[in-house]
Amino acid sequence: MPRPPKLNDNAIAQHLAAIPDWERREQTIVREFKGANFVAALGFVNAVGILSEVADHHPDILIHGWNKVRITLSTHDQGGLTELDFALAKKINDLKF
Ligand code: H2B
Repeated sequence: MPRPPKLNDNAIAQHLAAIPDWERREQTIVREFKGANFVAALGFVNAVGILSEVADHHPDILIHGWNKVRITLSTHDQGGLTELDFALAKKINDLKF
């Protein structure tokens, strides 16, 4: 399925205003999450994995510092941010981790 088009800076700023926990880093958006421990972080990563598979849209995921998870979203085949990234970011936020 074709990906939606790359968003311009204005559109990105508008989307970001709705998810203030996420920060733009060049052509990606990033959020750090912190769990109670490693197992909690791993469970969160699995939940994000299921959401990603359902959306057919996959973030970079890093578990670091034993209980923290960094999620980085971008649309690879557009070389930047699209609606898909913001839709998935909102779903990840809804996990309330
Ligand atoms: N995830 C992300 N983040 N960007 C993509 O361009 C992308 C993806 N493409 N997941 C998808 C898979 C594509 O390769 C499959 C074939 O739909």
